[in-house]
Amino acid sequence: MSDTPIEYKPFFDASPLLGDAAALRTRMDQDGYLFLPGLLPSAQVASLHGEILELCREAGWVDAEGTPQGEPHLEGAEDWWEVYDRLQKLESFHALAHVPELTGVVEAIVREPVFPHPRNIARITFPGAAFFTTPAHQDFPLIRGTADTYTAWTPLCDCPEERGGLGILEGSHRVGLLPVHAAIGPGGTRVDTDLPDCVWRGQAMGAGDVLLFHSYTVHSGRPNVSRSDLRISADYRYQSVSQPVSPGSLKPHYERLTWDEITEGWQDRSLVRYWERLPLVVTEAGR
Ligand SMILES: O=C(O)CCC(=O)C(=O)O
Repeated sequence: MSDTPIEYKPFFDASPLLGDAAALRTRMDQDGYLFLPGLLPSAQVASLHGEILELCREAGWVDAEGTPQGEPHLEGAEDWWEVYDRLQKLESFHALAHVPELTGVVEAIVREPVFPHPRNIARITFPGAAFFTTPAHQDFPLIRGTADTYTAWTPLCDCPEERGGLGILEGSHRVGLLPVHAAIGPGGTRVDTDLPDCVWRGQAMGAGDVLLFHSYTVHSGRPNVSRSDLRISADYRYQSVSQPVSPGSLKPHYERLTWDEITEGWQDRSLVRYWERLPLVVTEAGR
């Protein structure tokens, strides 16, 4: 692993291509990602962000202004679940994965009805914990099923440069599957990123901006080096209904709760176990 700081070039803004399915596909094929600023409904994003901050407040992680208190809390540590289990139960967190603004873009890419995976992931990234930043990785080994799976990464708060965000290694989806090494940080794996003809991209992002990328595209968290700002983000994943899905993608993130526990009391019943009503091909195998 090189210790040279990464120089990030800005993303290509693909929003002028919205509505032109062929152009979106061409750009995804070429770069391995699409950057779509402002794609998600801003009121929905702000409300979800507020709900998650409130959970953090109730656990004493942040004060009334949302400023972190005490030591950083790290994903997977014993004290993590007090907030994360409650977060997983938020209907609004899962509902955001289904907004047509986002599923419509994926449908343009896969040219078929879209299946949003139910295993939705949130990250709460504290300042002062740069060592625990999500390492560079490809999502496919963590997802399986079909390689034609796409992750939408979205910050739920504004992310100026110092709050970090996501870096994308443009063109890396063409290199194929890379050897995986154990690493510290969410996901717990990393790949070597010294790849020919690939360019790191990353920049400040706004709440509800979307980075949509292929399951082979190498990406990594960027350290939150702000003085006192949490970064809260979501990872939602999509594929076409007809392609194979791994059983793990149908389970809750971390599998600490059952779907019945997670969805208890949800208003929109169409979001509850919706995958059981779809003609999915569920298999451990899958390329
Ligand atoms: O938000 C982050 O730290 C990165 C998340 C990520 O890359 C992932 O979950 O695959």
